[in-house]
Amino acid sequence: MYWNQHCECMPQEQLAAVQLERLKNIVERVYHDVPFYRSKFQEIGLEPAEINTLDDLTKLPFTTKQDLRDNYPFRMFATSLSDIVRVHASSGTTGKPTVVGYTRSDLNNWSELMARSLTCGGTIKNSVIQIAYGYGLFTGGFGFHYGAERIGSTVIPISGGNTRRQLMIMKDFGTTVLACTPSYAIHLAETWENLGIERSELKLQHGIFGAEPWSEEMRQEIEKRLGISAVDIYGLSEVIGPGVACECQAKNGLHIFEDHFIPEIIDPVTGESLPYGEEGELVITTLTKEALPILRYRTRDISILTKEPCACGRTHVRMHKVMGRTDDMLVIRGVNVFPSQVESVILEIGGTEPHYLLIVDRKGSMDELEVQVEVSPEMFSDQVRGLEDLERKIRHRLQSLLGISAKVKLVEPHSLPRSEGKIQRVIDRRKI
Ligand code: DLL
Repeated sequence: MYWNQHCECMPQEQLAAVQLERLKNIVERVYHDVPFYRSKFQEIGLEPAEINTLDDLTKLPFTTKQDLRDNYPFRMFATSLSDIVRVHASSGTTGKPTVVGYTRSDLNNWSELMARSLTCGGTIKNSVIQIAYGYGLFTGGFGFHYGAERIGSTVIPISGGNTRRQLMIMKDFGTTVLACTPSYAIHLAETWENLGIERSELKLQHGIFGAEPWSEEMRQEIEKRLGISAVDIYGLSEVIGPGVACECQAKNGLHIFEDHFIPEIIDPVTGESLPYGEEGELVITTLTKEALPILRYRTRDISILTKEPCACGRTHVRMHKVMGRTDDMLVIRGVNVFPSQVESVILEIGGTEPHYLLIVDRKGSMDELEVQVEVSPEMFSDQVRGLEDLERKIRHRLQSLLGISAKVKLVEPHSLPRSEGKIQRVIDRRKI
């Protein structure tokens, strides 16, 4: 049930003491070993010795993706390259990737965190886990790989793509745990349905999905469609990769492994810290990273933190499922819209497939939102009346939830693009 009960269920005061000691240590280290941080401290006139309590965290400067880009490729590293045993990189949509490094101790901690996450998601020594996240510079494949090996599960390092082969292996090797993006999980299920594979031919029991936002309704759809229990795993390269936080079987928020990270929620506009329970941008400070310690990293992900006790017994703070990113948030006629809100509406109503695309355009000075949704095959062969009703229902529901009118276009099953990794749900033509 737990991978590391001592750390995961540590009483609050003890956890706070561990955090403070580690925080002081990391602050000293970045000040001495990372020129970027030293000059940041000097700019604001801060000495490492001024960090004496966990509340002093807010005195520390933020770090952004741009800071990593400006110090491309290795200048944010706090150790010499000879101590770095692995690098990964996140593929930004523009320009150079963000490069991250790991010492041997970092890899050891990362495997520990992934072993905890995988255990949260139902992986045990006897599991057969199919890792369909990409292996390579992306942190997904290798992150899961080392965590699953730490547990001692049987690892199938298949990486992403080649869907038919994935299914052949899933069936022949008796995969019990599937790890991939939620959008790819749906695509796998849809492909096995089309190939006529019977669910009884598969041994799947659990899924651990992340790397992109997915709604609660999408979880239900995945659980139903794949016949498994599905949990959400969160992480980002700059902080470590997958394994920053993971849902337990209570499926009520993701535990952030607080002995390794300190999370905060801030107002993305003012940068001010917000109390538990308030929605804002997630900011993370790493406590144990050697190669790339990061202070107050602005993730751009929108979430809420809660300290309420969890049924599973873990004491670590929980974050709500990520709603979206501040930079994915669409502002349409002044209204903030996240793709995940549209996803919830579509899946709640039914008669559709979990495949949709938001297209935003500007006609004159007016923003227009078109939501394209695939209808289910049954619905597609239904009468035109049924389709019109469905379209109207979705339109009304979006209007009442978002407060803006959207054009709804029902499209044929299988007509929208599928993805083997992170899926693109938005085309914003206003920016082109
Ligand atoms: O996506 C690490 C990862 C791999 C996480 C596999 C989970 C599973 P990056 O490529 O650096 O790292 O992208 C990080 O992806 O800031 C979020 O915007 C998004 N993201 C990651 N996990 C989730 C999630 C990996 N569970 C960025 N829900 C993050 C929503 C997520 N968004």
